[in-house]
Amino acid sequence: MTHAVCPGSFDPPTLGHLDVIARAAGLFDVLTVAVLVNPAKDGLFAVSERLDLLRETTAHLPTVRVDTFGGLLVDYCAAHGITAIVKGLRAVSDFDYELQMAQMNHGLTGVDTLFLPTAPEFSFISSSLVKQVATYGGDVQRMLPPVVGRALAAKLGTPPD
Ligand code: COD
Repeated sequence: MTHAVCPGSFDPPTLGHLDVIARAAGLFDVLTVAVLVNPAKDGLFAVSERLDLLRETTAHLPTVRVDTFGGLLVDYCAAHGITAIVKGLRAVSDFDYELQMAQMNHGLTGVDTLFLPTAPEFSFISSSLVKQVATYGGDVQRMLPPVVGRALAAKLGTPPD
């Protein structure tokens, strides 16, 4: 059984994340979407809220599981029999850091990283920019699954559209 992980902060999940998750799910028997629990950094969304949003937005993908992890990603992979990490690449600027992480993770335990190029229509989307734009009243609804858009609007006290 092939088992891969899509790790991230997912604060909140965007259409870019969901596109990579859906495509990765087609490549492996099981795909775990793993949300980093970082005690040093509060997100806008609580980890439990991110898990709920990910479960809801991946409910149509039967081989996708949603979980949390803390500490090193490679330790989570080893503990769960995960042999591949899948990351989306938005631009060359992502590649520098992602390559470094991929090589570090491979050097630590031998786990490999696969990169999926983002769909062009999602290449400018990041959770942090979405939050920043929404905070100042910009319309980000077309960058998010509807349930996430509603949750973000509720969190910020802004109208959903
Ligand atoms: N299109 C396509 N892919 C996208 C898009 C988009 N619009 N937006 C994001 N992605 C992909 C990227 O591949 C990204 O890596 C992933 O989704 C998650 O994105 P974020 O922003 O939610 O999450 P990050 O980048 O904050 O996650 C970083 C990790 C949690 C993966 C990383 O810090 C980690 O592995 N931490 C654990 C500690 C560890 O092992 N450290 C050593 C690393 S060598």
